[in-house]
Amino acid sequence: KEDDGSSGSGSGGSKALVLGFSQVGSESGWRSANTDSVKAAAKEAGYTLKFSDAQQKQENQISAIRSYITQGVDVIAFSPVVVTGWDAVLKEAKAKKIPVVLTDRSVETSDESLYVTLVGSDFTEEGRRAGKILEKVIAKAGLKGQVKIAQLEGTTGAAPAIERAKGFKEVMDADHKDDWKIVVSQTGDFTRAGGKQVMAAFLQSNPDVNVLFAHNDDMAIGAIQSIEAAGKKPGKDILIVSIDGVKDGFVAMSEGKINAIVECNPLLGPQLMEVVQKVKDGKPVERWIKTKEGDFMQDQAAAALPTRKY
Ligand code: GYE
Repeated sequence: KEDDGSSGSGSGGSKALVLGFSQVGSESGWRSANTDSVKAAAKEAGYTLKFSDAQQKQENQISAIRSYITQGVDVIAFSPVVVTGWDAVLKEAKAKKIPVVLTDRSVETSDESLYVTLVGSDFTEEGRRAGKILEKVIAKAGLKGQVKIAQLEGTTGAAPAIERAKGFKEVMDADHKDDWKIVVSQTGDFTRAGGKQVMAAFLQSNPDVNVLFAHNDDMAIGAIQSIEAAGKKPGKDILIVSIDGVKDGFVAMSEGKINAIVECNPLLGPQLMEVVQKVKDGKPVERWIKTKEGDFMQDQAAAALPTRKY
């Protein structure tokens, strides 16, 4: 029989842990896979999950977090849309002794005690990996002369957008000062529609672009539509590197339209639930729990496609 939580040991008996989770939105294939993973893992762990979708708006996340505080959930987890502007609401959680776990994306805060840990990827490293794999892509395609790069950035102010751009630039500054140049760079908000629209504008203003670095697969897929509409061949006239590794990205890669993908794993649910339990039980956890990921070139796409889990 379910008990009322009064009979257990130190960790509060067998009363289901209540987790409040504020998701970024549903902007990409990555995000849908992440949401499914979180919901499935919470169910598997037997937690009561209170879930909300912020539609990429910080004010929605802040009010969701406030409502979790009012409801007195055991643990709050959220994937912050942008990095700044969280201190006030996180202080409210702290005052009510509700621990906060960040997932997927990080925040900037002057008070490190405002969250317990981050479960997510190293986005700066993903940017570096994108730069390194672009070297291979260029060599393979035999592209000679000036590399003119268009960059489709993620959501402005979001950790993956800031850090992927930073890691990529590190590789450029270190090894490609003369031969690579980012000729145009703008946000496509991590969406297909955004990628499509911004790429169409890029092709107008900079028709000589020969490389696209997209901060996620969805924007690359949107951009491919505009490249084709302009009568160019994605993957040939314009070499494309993107990040995530969602199924549709792999499909585009197997069709020769994306040249390489840097994987970013969205299946964070099981790891997150484990951490949430530890945090609830007052056990120590690492400050940053990183996810493991790989890189894929076009010639690996067809073989990898059937085994992709998201
Ligand atoms: O790459 C993108 C999503 O925060 C890692 O957000 C995540 C990013 C992911 O919209 O597709």
